[in-house]
Amino acid sequence: MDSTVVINPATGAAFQTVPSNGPDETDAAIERAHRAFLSWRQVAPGDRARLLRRFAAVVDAHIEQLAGLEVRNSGHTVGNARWEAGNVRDVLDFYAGAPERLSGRQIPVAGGLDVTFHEPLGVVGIIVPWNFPMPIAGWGFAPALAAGNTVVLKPAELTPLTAIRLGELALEAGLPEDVFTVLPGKGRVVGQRFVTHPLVRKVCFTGSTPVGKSIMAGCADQVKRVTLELGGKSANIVFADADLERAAASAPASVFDNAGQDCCARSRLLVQDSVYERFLGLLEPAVKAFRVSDPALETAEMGPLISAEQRATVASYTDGADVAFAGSAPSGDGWWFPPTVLLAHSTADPHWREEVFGPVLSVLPFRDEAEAVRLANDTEYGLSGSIWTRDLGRALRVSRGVETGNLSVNSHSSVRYWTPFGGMKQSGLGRELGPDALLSFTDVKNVFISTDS
Ligand code: TXE
Repeated sequence: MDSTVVINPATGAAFQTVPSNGPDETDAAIERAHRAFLSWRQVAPGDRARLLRRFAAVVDAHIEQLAGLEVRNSGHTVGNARWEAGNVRDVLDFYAGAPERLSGRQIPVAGGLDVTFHEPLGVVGIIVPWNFPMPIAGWGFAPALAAGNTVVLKPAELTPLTAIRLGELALEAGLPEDVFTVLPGKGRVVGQRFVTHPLVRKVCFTGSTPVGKSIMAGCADQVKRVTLELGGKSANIVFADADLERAAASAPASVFDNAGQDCCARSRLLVQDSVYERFLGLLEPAVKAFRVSDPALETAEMGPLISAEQRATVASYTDGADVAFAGSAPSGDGWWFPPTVLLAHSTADPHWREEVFGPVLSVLPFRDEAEAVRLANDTEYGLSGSIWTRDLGRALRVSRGVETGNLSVNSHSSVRYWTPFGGMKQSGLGRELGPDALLSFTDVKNVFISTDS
């Protein structure tokens, strides 16, 4: 079997080798998951719930271990990595309540009884990217398992370690063999087989928009269910009446968290022209104070980028651009890049239009509410965003006007596991988390029982 070398992005040093599964291993895993599905779907709801709660408890007992692995494998700060492992626990706990509540409806009909069932789909293939290896895995496998499906999950080639560990912890928690399988390998091999194998009934993909489009096209052949969570270019809109100090203090984390490798990153900052200079004056010290360091340090706010390739891509956007100011980053080994703020001179500037997926913030002034909404919507993406204002009416008008799946007012939060998360336009299809995600792992079956004698 082929293998992949895992690299620590903070040092550039290789530290582990992981097997890379081929097409035969993938087919065998899918077939085992299908056989496991036939029993898993019959497990009593209360027993399925108990197993998921036990899985959550085992994850909870391994938060430090999982976080340590993520710091080394992905360069996430230790604080973020702990939150990410805790998020997997919380998502499992949340969906552990589902098996006993996933009830259908009874619909009045003449001549009998009509009932609906939320039937599990079968084997679900989950394809995970490298930017948030643990949460994105959990947002897929927890609701899929709760609804009675079995899961084969492919982690990203660069960041397989925490997913592999979660697969081991599922077995430790007592989940039956082959109910949840983690299968490291290449996207074009393992991931592609999820798309073409007829026993995989749904594909959940998080990653780049072009690959997402090809997966959706491939799934069409078998009318396979698909959830897509793709790129973003979210706007952070600051109105003149906002609490500017609070907005400026929040802006760096809203784009530089996870070194900007976040589909929800507020990478376009729109500031009302009457407070533009004042706001940049408040932003500059906050950006320069953002602590970029060894991600294992408790004080770290940002670590390195994931790879040399990603660093080169990010640099291609800042080279020759108008840099307003930048923070600092360690020099030497590792894929470091400083938090950087760029002035956009036109909405055609590549750093304004394209997903940079690095610690780069583009800034543009706007005149009034209508222009803010128009500029925010002038993108193929629609995932997240923030609005800063003290005017409740404006907050609601702009929230309804901006075409994006998630918005926060006077906050940069994007994800709560009990509320729906996902994109409009080319940022995705379907919703993760909350009750919406649970139903997306089921099909409705309607049964009519005649009462004729
Ligand atoms: O993504 P890919 P990459 C964006 C971000 C980033 C860019 C490239 O802009 O710079 O995408 O990242 C698997 N069939 N996002 O190259 O290639 C692959 O193995 C099936 C935004 O890492 O889309 C990995 O597991 N699977 C995004 C996953 O898809 C395939 C997060 C993502 O890889 C496949 C990540 C194929 N043909 C990147 N090709 C977000 N929404 O947060 C690849 N894969």
